[in-house]
Amino acid sequence: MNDKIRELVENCKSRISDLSNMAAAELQKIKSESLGKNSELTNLLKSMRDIPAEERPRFGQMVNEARKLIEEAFADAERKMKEKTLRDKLEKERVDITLPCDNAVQGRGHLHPITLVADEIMDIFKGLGFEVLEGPEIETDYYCFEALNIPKNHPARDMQDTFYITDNILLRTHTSPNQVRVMEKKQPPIKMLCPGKVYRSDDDASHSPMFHQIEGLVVDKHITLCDLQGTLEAFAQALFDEKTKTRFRPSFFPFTEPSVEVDLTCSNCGGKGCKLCKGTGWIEVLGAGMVHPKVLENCGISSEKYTGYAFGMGLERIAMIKYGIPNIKLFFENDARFLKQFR
Ligand code: 2U9
Repeated sequence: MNDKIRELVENCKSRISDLSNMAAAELQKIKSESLGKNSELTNLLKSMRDIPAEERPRFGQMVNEARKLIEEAFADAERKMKEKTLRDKLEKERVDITLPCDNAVQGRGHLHPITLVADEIMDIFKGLGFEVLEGPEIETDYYCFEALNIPKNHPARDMQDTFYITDNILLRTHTSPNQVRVMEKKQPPIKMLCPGKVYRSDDDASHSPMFHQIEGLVVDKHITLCDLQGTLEAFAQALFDEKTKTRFRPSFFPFTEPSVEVDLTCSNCGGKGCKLCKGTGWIEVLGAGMVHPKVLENCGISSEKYTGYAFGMGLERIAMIKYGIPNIKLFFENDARFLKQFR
């Protein structure tokens, strides 16, 4: 390589030897000045025609070697610049994850009151040997109504109560369709709890179009109404206090026979009578009954061999009683002043 070409290479290298204060755009500008159309290197190539023919191959080889060295120097500089940019960015955006967060400003998260009540109820029933099984919220007419002995034209299927998606598909109005699905797959003994969201076209201070239920189902040989009463009394005493009494009143549900409404002694006044229980000393908390033989048969379970009980409760209602909450809307408005009271 002759001196001129060597000097050209050295000059390029020295222009990009210190990258500490150089921007990426400046590096690109130097690159185009060193290798581009108007660079000294390109001019050298153009000057080949003035060189004697026998020296041209050697000269061309030297210029190409010089171009290779300069290209390598720029590739190296570009790599170093990329690394430096990343290092600078990481340094500038560094976050100290060991700093304590300001709880007074941010507030620590906690469970929603409905989740707290659901967990408490499930823990009580798990202690009594129930397993928790969940099911779909979008259901068919058959699982939500037909299988549960609620024929077409029954008032419970009224358009006002149910959100229909098509004639046949709907948002479940209770969690019972899941119990039907379980019974179809499994023969007794069954001892299950089904928690979840349910939907009804209903909206006032104590009703919401979406609310939460927990239903229970026990099917086995020799299950009686006494088993239901004992289980619900144990549940009520665990959820409120051991002095809580239960009272069964006759009622009607298409899927249970006999059917009962279950009152508990008022958790506020202990049964003496107060504003919460409207002076009666009792509060209605659950619905229940013995599973209708037709429902067992619909699910492939012999009603000759087996009997069962079932119960259902609305979680918002239980939480409203337990915590003295006056309006169901408070559960769904996400007002932090309400929610933080359950921390
Ligand atoms: C099957 C058979 C029977 C579940 C039952 C009730 C009574 C009941 C209400 C309480 C308040 C619904 O949320 S609420 O409005 N539920 O009164 N539920 S018996 O009976 C079943 C379930 C599944 C296969």
